[in-house]
Amino acid sequence: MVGSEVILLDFWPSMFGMRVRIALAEKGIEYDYKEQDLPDKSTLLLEMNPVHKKIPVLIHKGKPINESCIIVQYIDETWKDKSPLMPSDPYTRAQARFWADYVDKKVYDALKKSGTLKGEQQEKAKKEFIEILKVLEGQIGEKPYFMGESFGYADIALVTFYCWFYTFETLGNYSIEKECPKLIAWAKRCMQRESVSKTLPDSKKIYEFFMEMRSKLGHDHIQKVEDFSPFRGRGVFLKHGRELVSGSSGRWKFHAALGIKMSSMVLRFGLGVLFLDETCLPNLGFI
Ligand SMILES: N[C@@H](CCC(=O)N[C@@H](CS)C(=O)NCC(=O)O)C(=O)O
Repeated sequence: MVGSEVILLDFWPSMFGMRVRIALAEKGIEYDYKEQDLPDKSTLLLEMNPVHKKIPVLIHKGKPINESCIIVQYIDETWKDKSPLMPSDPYTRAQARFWADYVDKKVYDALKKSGTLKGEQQEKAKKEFIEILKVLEGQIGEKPYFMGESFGYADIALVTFYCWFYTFETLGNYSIEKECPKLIAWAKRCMQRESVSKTLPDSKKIYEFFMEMRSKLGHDHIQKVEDFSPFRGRGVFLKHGRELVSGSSGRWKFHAALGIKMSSMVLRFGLGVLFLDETCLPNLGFI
């Protein structure tokens, strides 16, 4: 590959991409930032991450590294001389990996549900999210950072969600700071680092982005499918942006409709029952 030695394929509001940007900033690495259009993926992105087709991708000397936490570890191992991000002791390193993995498995879904579900489901989701945050808050305890005195890998894994809190707190009408003041104090401490404050976009900008994306995806229909029971209506329709792409009443016809570029949708068919993954909800409705 011709050009810069370090290239980052990214998308500005991505909490996963931000992890990589923070790690690169901590190390003082110059790189070529290439913003990606996710609904219309570039050939470069598809070539560099053929398995998941997702950002972030770090391209170092022409070779791609995928998955944000793996990229952060790669950065730390490759540029060793400045700002170590992983603890040097193997046990503490394992602990840092454990907490980053916990964040990866728990935080994204729970945060999103706390703002996007409705009624009782939302109350339950908010409670579940706060419980997850309390576990993380307990791990930080009285220490300045996750693993002690130094900012590092586990902090990077979590702190990028901080700029998304406002969006889901606003939608879910709740306050994370009220429930987890020490966690927010930790996030504010992280924000005092230039690597973090210069990377995280303004929370209000994230909110505007999310609301715009939601309206483009026809999220208003989420109300209609909330009490979804399979095949109750005359059929289902699939929306792409503001367009009605396909109407259908038979499951196989509907399955065919999914052939249209809808990479994040998951649809499973069982014995005559249609199971909808929640990621489908913004794009589905009844006719
Ligand atoms: N586990 C991945 C998650 C990356 C991810 O979900 N990226 C999203 C943007 S935030 C993406 O590229 N989505 C495109 C798609 O799903 O088609 C990581 O940590 O890097």
